Amino acid sequence: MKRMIEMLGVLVASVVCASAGTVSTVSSHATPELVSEINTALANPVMNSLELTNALNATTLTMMGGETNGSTIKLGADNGDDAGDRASIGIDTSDNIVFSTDADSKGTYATKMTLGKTGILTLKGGATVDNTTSAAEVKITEDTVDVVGSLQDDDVQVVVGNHTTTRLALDVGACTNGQVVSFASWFTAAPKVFVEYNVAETTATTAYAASVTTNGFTAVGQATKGLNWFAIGTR
Ligand SMILES: [Ca+2]
Repeated sequence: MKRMIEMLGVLVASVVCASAGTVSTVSSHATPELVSEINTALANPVMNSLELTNALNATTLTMMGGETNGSTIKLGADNGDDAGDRASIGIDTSDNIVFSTDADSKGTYATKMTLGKTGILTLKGGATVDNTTSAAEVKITEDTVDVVGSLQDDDVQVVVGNHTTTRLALDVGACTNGQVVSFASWFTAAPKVFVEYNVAETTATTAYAASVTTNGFTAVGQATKGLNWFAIGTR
């Protein structure tokens, strides 16, 4: 028996030596401490919450995939037992951030949205939203962009066309009789300007735009009635 105990001791010692390396420590208090050997997996821990708190400094949770590998955070809801209960956020080996769900097939994560490393957003069907070329312009790339509702803004301008150099620009606004209206420098030639009263007109006095240039026009109508205008021309 003594010999067996001695042999067992040697065996345990050799296992410890074989796995020994730099020791990392995870601790929330001075004691007790959770001590883990590097490369040791903590499999299936059961916990209700995991919180990183530091009253003095910022906190960081880091996941770093190895060479030619990504990192993924998986999320689940509603017991994870139906298609769509699971989602994931990850970074792939091309350094893009990928948002996936298993809505199409239970347990199979499929990409729903990708945020490229340069900031271009690609949606499930392939449409892209790009604000990286110009800080003043966002490009939505898709065969058809269907807006449900209305595009509305006090300074709305719509540019239509796919010609490489000439596109039609639309500018709108409100004005009054005699007002000198300025466009927002959107026209390369004097546009066509249409003016109408914004209330019912009974005196048949025509409202129109005078002195139209690439930069603006002078509104003509009745002094007491407001006017609406829109202009269309080449950009
Ligand atoms: Ca469920």
